Amino acid sequence: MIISCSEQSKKEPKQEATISKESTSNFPFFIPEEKPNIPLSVAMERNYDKYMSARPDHNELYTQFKYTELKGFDYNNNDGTISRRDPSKVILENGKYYVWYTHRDTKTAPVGGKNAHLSTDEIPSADWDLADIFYATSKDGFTWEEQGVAVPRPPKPNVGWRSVTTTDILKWKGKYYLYYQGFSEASGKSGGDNCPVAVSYADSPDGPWTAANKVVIPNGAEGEWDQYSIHDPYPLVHNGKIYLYYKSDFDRNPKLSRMHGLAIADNPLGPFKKHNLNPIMTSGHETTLFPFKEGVAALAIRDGMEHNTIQYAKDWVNFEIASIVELMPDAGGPFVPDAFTNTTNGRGITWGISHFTNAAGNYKQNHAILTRFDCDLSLDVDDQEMKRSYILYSPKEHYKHGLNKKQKNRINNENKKLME
Ligand code: AAL
Repeated sequence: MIISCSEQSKKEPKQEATISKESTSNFPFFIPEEKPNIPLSVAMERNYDKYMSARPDHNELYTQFKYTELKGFDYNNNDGTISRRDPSKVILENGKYYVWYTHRDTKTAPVGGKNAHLSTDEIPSADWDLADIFYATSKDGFTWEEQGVAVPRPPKPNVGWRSVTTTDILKWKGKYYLYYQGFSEASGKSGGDNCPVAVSYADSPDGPWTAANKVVIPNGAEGEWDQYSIHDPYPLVHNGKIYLYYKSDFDRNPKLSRMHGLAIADNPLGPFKKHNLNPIMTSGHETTLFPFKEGVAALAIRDGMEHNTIQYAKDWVNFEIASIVELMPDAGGPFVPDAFTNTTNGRGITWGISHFTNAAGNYKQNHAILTRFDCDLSLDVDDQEMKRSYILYSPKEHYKHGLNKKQKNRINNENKKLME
């Protein structure tokens, strides 16, 4: 019977593992914080070399995520006509929290990107089609008051006339900048979720916002990984510059791959120079990052070889896996107090706003809702309740993800063959 290290320590007094020359070279009962000078397996070498601690509960970049339903947002009985999604980072100004997000309020639910040919000026293709950027404020991060539109769709032919979505905030030299995806056609119309990034600016988080009406992060050249989509723009300040991370959908061979890139600028309105090592992260979907110690940490959520990991780049470019986690926030917009302070000692995060897509669980009412996530990825918090190593999913939750008809047929055929 395995006794977890905490139960063990309750029973027996803590004793430091001491390795003396004459003592055995077998691995000790208590995991030494420092790598012991004995022959180690590749896995044990990795346990010491790759992670910030030899134990997940001591790993500052390991956490569980906890979710809380928000108050203050109405979704029209979840009929699919109102959607709120892809929230920005949360900022604290004038004694209240601010968050910006994609807001759709349409006559019908979306017909789906694949049916973009059925979309009209009033019928959306994707859940983020025919959208504007709205914002809300809160005193506690749980109850929010929607303030209304921040960045409306600009008149044709300006970039974003079809939809402005998936925004994020930058505060630079006392002014505010919102970067967002600017669609000039219904998402899916030319086979993809294709758009560049545009920007608007203001002297106050309450606006008024002025659209620069220009592309600030352009699509890549033909044949390049980011030629069609520049998604989820996410600016942070580092080295006195703007480090803007973004995602692109590509490959489609046959499935889409999602990877992340970086573009750097001295001025919020550009020019941005894309990093020559792009893609700099091979996994994840929406972008969620925060300064951590001298580097930057990133949430690599659902897609790619290294999905469901938290990654860390000491140099803000070259990411390594820092932990493996679960139930990660989709499109997480964290509260990052040192996002724009040009810090060299990032303190980490403890909460943010994210979204649940297809919130009604039926694409005929397709829409997304905003939610709150809490975690302990902070150097200033030690919440061991957030450092547990697994979530017990019920049998019902497992059977919800059961075999489909095709899989059952394959198994039946295999059984028949085996039993012949
Ligand atoms: C999101 C983001 C972008 C995509 C779409 C809406 O999850 O990656 O914003 O365009 O999906």
